[in-house]
Amino acid sequence: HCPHLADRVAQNVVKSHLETCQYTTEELKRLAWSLYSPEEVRALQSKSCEAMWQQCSLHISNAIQYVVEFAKRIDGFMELCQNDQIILLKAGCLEVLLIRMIRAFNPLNNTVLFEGKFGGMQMFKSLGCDDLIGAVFELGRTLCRLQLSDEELALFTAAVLLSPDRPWLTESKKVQKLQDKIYVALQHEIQKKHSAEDKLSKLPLMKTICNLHLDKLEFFRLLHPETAMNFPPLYKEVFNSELQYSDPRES
Ligand code: 4D8
Repeated sequence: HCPHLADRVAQNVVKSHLETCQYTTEELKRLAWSLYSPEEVRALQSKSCEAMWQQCSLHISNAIQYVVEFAKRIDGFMELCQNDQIILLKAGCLEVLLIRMIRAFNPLNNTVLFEGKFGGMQMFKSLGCDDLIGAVFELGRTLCRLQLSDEELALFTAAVLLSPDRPWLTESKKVQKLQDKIYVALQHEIQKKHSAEDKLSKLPLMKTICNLHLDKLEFFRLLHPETAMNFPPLYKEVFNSELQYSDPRES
């Protein structure tokens, strides 16, 4: 492979990542010092299940918009047919979001950034999804141990997004070619410390989390249909259980 091509691919993907990652590394470093007090955590815990779901779905929805913007800026993505763009985003955005989470995750005290301050998993207790939250925090710890640089994170999330094995893709060969280029660039980027396989072996855990989230959502929808109806349009769009080819990029 030509090293210049790998460099160009890496440059584009890293730039797209940095332009769409919500918080700069400096901002996150500064925020790492602000922790929720026990009283504030208790206040979050005493929220109703419905209110907390509403709040979290809003944040997820907001973060997904940045992932969509990231995808759009990756060379080649917008040249895929619209059907495939939508399929890749619907299938991959939560995985990408969970990988991006590690930038806002502190493995030293097991806390995550939520509305401007860091807090532990007990802050999400009122969601009633302890198993899901436990899995998400475990993923956070596991991925943080890899100490991915922003460059590696950018290429890793691009590779996840451009997965040629998503069901119903019409031009998976084209997606495969894009992903191959990104893998080559990722291999260039990854220095001696870890192998690419090491980093990519965390994908099955991510699939488990995404499915768990869908299960929880389905269950929640049965219990509180009115609240679920009022979830943000983008959230509903992406996680709708019915296969429905509307365009999440428009929301
Ligand atoms: O940059 O947008 O500010 C998590 C949500 C992150 C879920 C968000 C969340 C993020 C998943 C709230 C609830 C990851 C950042 C903040 C909000 C991703 C859990 C924690 C973004 C990175 C950290 C910091 C609950 C932001 C997993 C599952 C959701 C349900 C609706 C049940």
